[in-house]
Parts: sequence; structure tokens; C-alpha cells
Amino acid sequence: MDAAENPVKFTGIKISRPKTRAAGMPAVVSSMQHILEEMNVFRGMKALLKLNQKSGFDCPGCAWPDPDDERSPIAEYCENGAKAIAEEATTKRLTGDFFAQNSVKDLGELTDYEIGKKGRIAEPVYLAPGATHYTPISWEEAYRLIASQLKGLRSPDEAIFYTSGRTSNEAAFLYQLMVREFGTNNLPDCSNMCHESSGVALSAAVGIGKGSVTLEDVHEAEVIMIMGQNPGTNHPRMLTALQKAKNNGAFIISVNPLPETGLISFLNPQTVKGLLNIPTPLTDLFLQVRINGDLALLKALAILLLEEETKKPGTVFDHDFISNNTKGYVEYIEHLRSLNPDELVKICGVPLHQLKEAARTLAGKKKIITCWAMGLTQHKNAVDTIREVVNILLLKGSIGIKGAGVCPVRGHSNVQGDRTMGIYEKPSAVFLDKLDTVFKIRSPRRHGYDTVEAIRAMHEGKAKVFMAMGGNFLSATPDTNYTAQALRNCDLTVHVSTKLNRSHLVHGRSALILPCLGRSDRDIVNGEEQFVSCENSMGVVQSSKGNLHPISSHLKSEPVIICELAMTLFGNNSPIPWNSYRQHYDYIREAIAQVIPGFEDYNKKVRRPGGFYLPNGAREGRFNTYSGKSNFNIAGVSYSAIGENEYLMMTIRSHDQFNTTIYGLNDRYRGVYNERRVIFMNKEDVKANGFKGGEIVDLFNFQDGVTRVAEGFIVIPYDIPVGCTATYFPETNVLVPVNSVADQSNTPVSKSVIIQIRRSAVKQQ
Ligand SMILES: Nc1nc2c(c(=O)[nH]1)N[C@H]1C(S)=C(S)[C@@H](COP(=O)(O)OP(=O)(O)OC[C@H]3O[C@@H](n4cnc5c(=O)[nH]c(N)nc54)[C@H](O)[C@@H]3O)O[C@H]1N2
Ligand SMILES: Nc1nc2c(c(=O)[nH]1)N[C@H]1C(S)=C(S)[C@@H](COP(=O)(O)OP(=O)(O)OC[C@H]3O[C@@H](n4cnc5c(=O)[nH]c(N)nc54)[C@H](O)[C@@H]3O)O[C@H]1N2
Ligand code: SF4
Ligand SMILES: [Mo]
Repeated sequence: MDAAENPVKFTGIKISRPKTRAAGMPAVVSSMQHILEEMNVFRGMKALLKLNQKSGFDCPGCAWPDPDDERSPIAEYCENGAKAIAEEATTKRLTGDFFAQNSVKDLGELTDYEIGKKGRIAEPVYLAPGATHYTPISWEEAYRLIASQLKGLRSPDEAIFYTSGRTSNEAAFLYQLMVREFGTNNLPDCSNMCHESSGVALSAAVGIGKGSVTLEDVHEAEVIMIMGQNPGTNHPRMLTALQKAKNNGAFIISVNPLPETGLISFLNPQTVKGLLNIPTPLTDLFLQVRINGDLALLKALAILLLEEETKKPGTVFDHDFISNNTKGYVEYIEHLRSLNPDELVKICGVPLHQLKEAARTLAGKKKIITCWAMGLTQHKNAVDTIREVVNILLLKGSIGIKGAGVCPVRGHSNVQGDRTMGIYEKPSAVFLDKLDTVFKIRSPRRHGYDTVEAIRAMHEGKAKVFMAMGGNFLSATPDTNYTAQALRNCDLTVHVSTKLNRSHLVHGRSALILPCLGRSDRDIVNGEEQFVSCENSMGVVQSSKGNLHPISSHLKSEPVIICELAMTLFGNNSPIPWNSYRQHYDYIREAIAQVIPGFEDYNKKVRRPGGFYLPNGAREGRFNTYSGKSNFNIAGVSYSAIGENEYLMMTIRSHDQFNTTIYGLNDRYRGVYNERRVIFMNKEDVKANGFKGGEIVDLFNFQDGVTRVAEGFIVIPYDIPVGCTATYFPETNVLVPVNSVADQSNTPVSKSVIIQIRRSAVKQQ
């Protein structure tokens, strides 16, 4: 075990029954506790009162949209939004003294939770080759170091520029511009590990790699299917939207291996009823699918719909829509007829009578929305599964009309905007041509590395400099020890970050940490307050203006850092006016308006309260595909081959984390307190192995002839299908093989990791 992994430290587990109601008063209490641990009440309230307000700042948590119209003036956020603020706006500071007292090795022995609680990085620091401690460095010197390493490379393709999804539109646009002026498309991002499968599937199926619905559509839907998503924890305000839909008569079908609390029922803390413990039941039909049984499940539903349609032609399928707007219908129906329904039912693990109920509901309705997240995207056949989601909506004509459509629920608050701004390793020629014309540069046409390819390139010595605009590359990526070696092979690793994380501690020959402003921080340039902008999961672009006093005068904003680095890197030779972008962000938005469709008049539109919607063909029933129509997809159903003594493991989020940032040690809804090193197992599997609840086990993966071990996990018998298990990410990323990726999207398969489970020698203290 070394610094790359979380050390095995048990924290004193307590278990209770899983909750059956989400949010309510406990959520309000938890929000305040997290805020008060990190700052005084005045700073906390100052931030919370501006969180998600039209004149305030965008929540740094998830990408769920804010209401277009009325917003609560006191609390337009959820428990996890408050935790995100507590984490970011903490007044604990990491200065040069902190780094002088704590060696990189010492810090590596802490857990992610302990590292995160240390505080905000307060000044730029440098780890010289062979040094044991980071030491302060001036911004100018840091830029010079990066520029000189970059210029010393044999090719620009030896550098990698990662982005996490918190980066604003303005920063993301400048970052990709700098990288392309430098000469590479090596722009991997967190999206590669997240909704890439959705982007690939939807682009091919409906001509845009984004969702088609608005928040209004969710409120109006008659049926909402929620697949592979845990909104109670990861998109809590989605529950408010679901509650509205329910009040309007919607039927909700949840498809998940776990009965997630947030999907069972909701106590809306913004209503008196909610605070009085009067819940709104959400899910009407729970389909407890086996891990990665979704493709089989959707095909079984399609067959049942076809049977109904055959019995009563014209009552289930929308033939007008199909003939005017789709391609591949006849072949798709033939394909459905060739499948064995019994086999599909067996694979998905859901009883036939429940599938029939779901099919009956879908048959009679047209306003259908399917929502999904990582439970669909992080599997080998993810792209095909998502295309099957679309197939069903196409049969029903349930896309391009009010109250219906596709809803991939995005993760990071601006992950969708970053992609719109050109953070992409496979940019289109049209986009690059435009950059070249507007900026008089020659962008590289060779596609760059995505996240998994970037790891391999560094491992193989093909890439030497790694720079990250946010994120925690080491811990978020698969195969932790392989990735650690990849980072260690670099000459220089650079992180623009707000908080300390493990990627700072597993580094190249030399390393830099550059501290930046967060969403909640006031950003003043030349005496004038600046704002940035973000795009949420439903394609609304809004301004975001922090209001807190930054914890240190050494912090710079991401756009300023990029401009200053570009000015050092390119000197006076650049045709791009980096210095003016540095002076006022309106200039950046003017540049964006010239390049990216939908951003015309950006500076004006973004100043409208509530922002503006980007164009979205699929939303209006226009399909911008090669065929000009939406496309059915035909895919075989593959079955994860599990051997004797093997289990499928999904790596999921607890209620107290944001990706690799660990807010706390509780997973309140699942009834687990004060511990993260746990594995949820079906009680039959626990028994069959001769284990007991509370027993400690080690987890193994042996793919590609490599032995991967994650030691010390406490067994929790849980309501999960036989053969399926769940653990928290990132503790078990060490088990996810780097070569185990989704077809077409190259997304790491972190929801169906094949593991073996053995009794451990590790003892609980
Ligand atoms: N508080 C908080 N909010 C977050 C985040 C966070 O970490 N914390 N992360 C943000 C990010 S970047 C993202 S991408 C999203 C993630 O949001 P989610 O996708 O909700 O996050 P996960 O915890 O990965 O949950 C996946 C869900 O899918 C289910 N699942 C797993 N495998 C399968 C399967 O094979 N089939 C089906 N049908 N279900 C399956 C799991 O049981 C779980 O309910 O949340 C965003 N919001
Ligand atoms: N096994 C497994 N692995 C997964 C997943 C999974 O479900 N299972 N999910 C995947 C998904 S969906 C995602 S999106 C990735 C997430 O991958 P990343 O985006 O790389 O990881 P995060 O944990 O979100 O990054 C947190 C760090 O971002 C920095 N940060 C926070 N705010 C800011 C800011 O405003 N600016 C800057 N510059 N830095 C900031 C802080 O230093 C913090 O430590 O992980 C993926 N990895
Ligand atoms: S739902 Fe997401 S964006 Fe909204 S307040 Fe909660 S964490 Fe923030
Ligand atoms: Mo994500």
C-alpha cells in the first residue's frame, strides 16, 4: 500500500436500517452542521443566500438546473449544495507553513477525508525534483517553469491537459484555445469517465450529445423512467421536480439494483408538509435490475410493447413519427422478433409481471421521459443501452414534444458547458476551422488522448507533462496503481486546484499546485467585479458571480491563470489577445460568441436574469444526424461472464461525498454511519461464503493477468440482487482495470467490475 491509495483505517462503523424518506429536517440539520464546521455563521449565510440565485453564483455541486421562473429567496439549494459550499468556502488555509510542516509522504498517509479537511490551498507551491516538501513559489516563476517544460518537449502531443467539470465556460474556452495554439488536442476530461457514453449514443441517435428536455418537461411528463441514477444523493433538487411531476399525475418507474431512498419518497424541506414529516411517495414501480441488466430489460419492454401494438395496431406506436422522423424501424422490429424474451427476463433479473406492468404504463402514454446517470454509462455496453432507451422513445414518438424526451442527468456543475466550449479530444473539423479563422492560428487536426488513453500514454512514456484544470485525476481514474505510475513517469505535473487532494501527492519528477478562486469567491480584476458562466444539464447558460472574500490574496481566477500562462508560453508571438482577455471577461465572451453557435450576443444574453437556452434540435424534433432522422439501433445483448466465486461490483457514491471529495463518513439513506470501507452484498451471498455481517474481507480483480487488491472492507448484508455488490468510489478504483472500457465511448467500466471476495487478515481496531 502506498500513497496512491487510501490507507486502510477503520473509523468505527454504525449501521441502522436504510431510510425510506429522503431530505426533510435531517437534511437541513446536516447542511448547517457542515457549514459551521468550516466557517462562521455570517460567512456561511452570506454564501447560501446567493447560492443559485439569479444574481448570485451557480452551485459548485451537480448540474441539475435551477427553475426558470420563481426561485426561493432564502434556500434555492439542497443539503449537498450546502456541503459543497462548506467544502469550498472553508476558512482553513494551507500556506507555505503547512507544506513545510507536512511532507508529501506524511500527507499521503492520510485518508481522502482527512486530506480534504485540511483546508483551502492558499498560495502556489512547488515540489522540486527529489524534494520531500512543497515550498512556496511565485506565480511568475511557476509560469516560467511550465512554459520551459512545455517548450522542451519533442512534440506538443507529449503534454496532456485534463479538465474537471467545475471549470467555467470562460476558463474552458481559454484553456482549449491555449492548448490548441500550443499544438495538441490532448484535452481529456472527467466527461470521458462520466456521460461520454450518453454523448456518443445520443449524437448517433438524435444528432446532439445532450439531453432534450427542460425542467418544465419534467413537470409535465406522464411517465418518468429513472435508470441507474440516485438523485436523492447526487441531484437532490431533482426530487422537487419529481414531486411536481407526481402532483401533476406522473407515474415514476425506477430501475436500479438498489432501492435508493431518494426514489422511494421525499420530504421537501422547503414545504411545511416536508418539515412535518409528511412524505410524497415518488416511485410507483421499482424494477430491481441486476447490474448491467438494463439492455436486456429495455429490449424485453420493447418486445412487450410490440406485442401490444400487434394486438391493437396504431394504439401503442406513433407511426407518423416513425415514418417521418426515424430510420431503421423495419430492421429494428425484425431484430426484436429474433430475440428470446425468456432469456432477456432471466438476464435482467426482473420478474415478468413487473415488466408487463411497466410496458402497460408506457403503452398508454406518450409524454415519457427517461432519465439516467452512471448506472447506465459506466458499463461495457453502455452506448447500446442508451441507444435502447432512445429506441423505445422513438417507437412512442416521445421525443421532440412537450413533456417527453431524453434526460441524461449530468454530474459536475459545468461539465456540459466545458464540452460546448471545445474541451474535447476529438474536435470536429468545423470547430477547428472556425478557431483558425477567428484567431489566425493553425489548430492541430490529429485527435488527442481521452482519459484512458492519456493514462496509457504517460505510463508508456509517450507523454511527459500533465496539467489539470481542477479535478483529482489519480483518484477519479481507474486502476489506481497503474495510473500512479503513469503520473510518476511525468517530468512535471501541474494542478490548478482549490483543495488539496491525492493527485498532488502522487506526482511527476517535479510538481506544481496553483491555487485558484472557487465559485463562491469574489473575483475582482482591475478593480471591477467579474462574473463567469455555466451551462446546466438542460442547456441553460447562466452567469455566476461569487460574493465571498477570498481566503488569500495569492489566489487567482482560472481565466487569469490561463491568460498569464499563455502570455509566458507564447510571449509576444501570439495572434491571440491574451492580455485583453485577462483584463475583462467580456472580451472572452466576445470571442466565444464568434466561435460557438448559440452564443451570439453572449454578453447581452448572459446578463438576462436566469440566463438563456442553447439551441437543441432534438428538443424541437429536428435531428441533426447524417441521415437527417433519428436512428434506431440494433444491438445484441451481451451477458457479463461471471465465473464461480465471482461477483459484479458497482462503485457508487455515498451521501457524504462529491466524487473524490469526502464531505463526511455517513451514508445516511443507506443506514451506514462513520465508515466508508464497506461492501454491500446480498444476504444469500454473505451466507454462501460463510461470511457474517460486519466481517472484514479483501477484494480482488485478476483481469489481464494482473492481481489487483483492495484490502479491508466490512460486509453489509443489503437489499441488492444476488451476485451483485456495491462499494464506494474512489476506495475501490484500484480494482477497475484500465483496459476495461465501454465500447465506443472508452469510459472506464466502473459499475461492473468483476471481483472475488475473500476473508481478510486485516483486523478492525
Ligand atoms: N452529492 C453528490 N452529488 C453528485 C456527485 C457526488 O459525488 N456527490 N457526483 C456528480 C457527478 S460527477 C455525477 S456523474 C453524478 C452521478 O450520479 P449517479 O449516477 O446517481 O451516481 P452513482 O453513485 O454513481 O450512482 C449510480 C446509481 O446507479 C445505480 N446502478 C449502478 N449500476 C447499475 C446498473 O447496472 N443498472 C442500473 N439500472 N442502475 C445501476 C446505483 O445503484 C446508483 O443508484 O452525480 C453528481 N452529483
Ligand atoms: N470507480 C469510479 N470512478 C469514477 C466514477 C465512479 O462512479 N466510479 N465516476 C467518474 C465521474 S462520473 C467523474 S465526473 C470523475 C470525477 O473526476 P474529477 O472531476 O477529476 O474529480 P473530483 O473529485 O470532482 O475533483 C475534485 C477536485 O477538484 C478541485 N476543485 C474543486 N473545485 C474547483 C474549482 O472550482 N476549480 C479548480 N481548478 N479546481 C477545483 C479540488 O482540488 C478537488 O480536490 O470521476 C470518475 N471516477
Ligand atoms: S441539486 Fe445539485 S446544483 Fe442544486 S443545490 Fe443541490 S448540489 Fe447544488
Ligand atoms: Mo461525473
